[in-house]
Amino acid sequence: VLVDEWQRAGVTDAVACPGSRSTPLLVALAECAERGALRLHVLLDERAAGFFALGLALATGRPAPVVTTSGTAAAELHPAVLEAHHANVPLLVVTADRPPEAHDVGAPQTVRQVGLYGEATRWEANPGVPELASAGSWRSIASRSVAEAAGGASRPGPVHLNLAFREPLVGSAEAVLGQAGDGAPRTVTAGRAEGAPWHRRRPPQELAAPAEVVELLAGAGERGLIVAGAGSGSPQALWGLSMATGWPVLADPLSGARLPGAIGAADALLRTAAVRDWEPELVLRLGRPWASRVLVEWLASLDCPQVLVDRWGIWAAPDRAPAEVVVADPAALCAEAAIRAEAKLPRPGQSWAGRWARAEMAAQEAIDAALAGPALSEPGIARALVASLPVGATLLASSSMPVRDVEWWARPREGISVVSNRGANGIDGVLSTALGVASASDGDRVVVLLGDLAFLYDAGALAAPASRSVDLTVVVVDNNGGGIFGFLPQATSQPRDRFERLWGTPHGTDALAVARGYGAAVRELTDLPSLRDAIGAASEHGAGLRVLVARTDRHANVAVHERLVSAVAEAVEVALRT
Ligand SMILES: Cc1ncc(C[n+]2csc(CCOP(=O)(O)OP(=O)(O)O)c2C)c(N)n1
Repeated sequence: VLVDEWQRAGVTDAVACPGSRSTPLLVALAECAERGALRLHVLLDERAAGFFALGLALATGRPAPVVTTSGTAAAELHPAVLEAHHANVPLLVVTADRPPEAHDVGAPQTVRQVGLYGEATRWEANPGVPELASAGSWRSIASRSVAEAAGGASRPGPVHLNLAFREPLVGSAEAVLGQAGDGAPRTVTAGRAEGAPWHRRRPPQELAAPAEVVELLAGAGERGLIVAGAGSGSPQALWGLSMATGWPVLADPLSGARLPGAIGAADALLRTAAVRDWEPELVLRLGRPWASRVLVEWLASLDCPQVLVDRWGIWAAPDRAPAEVVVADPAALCAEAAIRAEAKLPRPGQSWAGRWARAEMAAQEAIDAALAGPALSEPGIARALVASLPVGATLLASSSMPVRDVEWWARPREGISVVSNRGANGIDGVLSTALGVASASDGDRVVVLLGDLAFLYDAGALAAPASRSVDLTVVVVDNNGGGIFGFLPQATSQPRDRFERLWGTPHGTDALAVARGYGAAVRELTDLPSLRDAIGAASEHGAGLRVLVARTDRHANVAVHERLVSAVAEAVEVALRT
């Protein structure tokens, strides 16, 4: 009943981990998958399975139930639940449980699973052991579990179904339900006619933009600024507003709005005195904050109205600067403000936008020049990778330096989508998420860029049966430890040995050998052309799991960043003078 109702609710994929208590669910999922009615992905490790399901949801927008056995298996899902909660990704975690009589008496593999994920779930159901008396509620629970994960009363996120099963765990439904007589179970558990779902979720109509805010935006002058992060809504609407107002768009790659014309080098630009002093008269902030602390701090320092717009009313502004916090569909707000702004034409000249554009062009040229040549560097890898991805590709950028290097050094371009687990910024589950994204991307290329620690953390995901059939390119930036910590004050304030032991954490593990051990096709990248070549060649070599390892120097990396920042600053000073 559960699996049938999930399908009616639009579920196309499910994730399963081996275990005994979940047997009724595993059998139902397997039967469905064997009929070709569902894709079933089998993983060994529940932590990986949770992130894999998250990746499927990132790619499809739909929740994929992830089914585990009881005990610590259920706790392994917690990191993915937290990420899904903070990033508003639909996730349906289904933990098999022991029946009530097995609790608190030392029964094996029995832990308290009710409420396990605390306040991180949008909805949780504990319907108890399946019995005929409660059978009339099953379809509703199944249907609602998908609807709530997709954003029932509020926003998308995790839902927890904790399902207790009493033995026998195999057998016919009638036997499990007991002596119902007269085919009653079938009647009680029948679905709606013509495969309709039990519940149909009707999300609120488009959240209209408040008139005062539309007026505020439309009435502002030339020196407006649009800052777009992950979750900014439709790039077309955002760019429509930019066209109507002339306001520059500072776009994080995760916003989907970092198209040609966007200001991509904002982090480096705002490190230069000339740009830092510019004073916008209004800032429209859409989506989540960037990784760039420089941008966040600059926004905090501004003395102008800032409007934060979020579809779900999330106060995503660590600087607490926005005076206006607007719960609206960003696309609707941008579209309305664009119409109102156009009606007020003509606007003053475009010197503000022109200045930003000149600075951006100078920055991009300076970055090109500084990264010219074949040598591998972490910024160079991020820039070359983004530039060489084919149209339609998805790039998953790991937390730590990869997401920053892509945000800071990649040139704006069209045709790709960049995603990242930035809800809770973990470096766990990155490979698993990528495997999930890749499993749902029919034919389109998926590439994950991650550090060696993130790779080793989640390398076990590569042992999963689900990773055998996937088409995924993994680019490991192997700097033998945690490169990000070299940028933090502890790198210089702590004794060198202590810093290395606690933060640098060199491990000497051979990432290539690890990947090879899991059966991946491996290649060491020796220079930037070999990276471009490997990304290009991946399409020719057909489906499969490829792991490319680029060895870089963690200590030299800080200096590479400093050099790039100086190069941008010099070029921008010159460009703005002329
Ligand atoms: C699950 C989790 N544990 C620890 C951290 C803290 N942390 C942030 S970055 C980082 C180092 C990551 O190293 P690597 O993946 O090699 O990337 P690099 O810093 O070299 O770019 C760590 C341990 C985290 N974000 N998430």
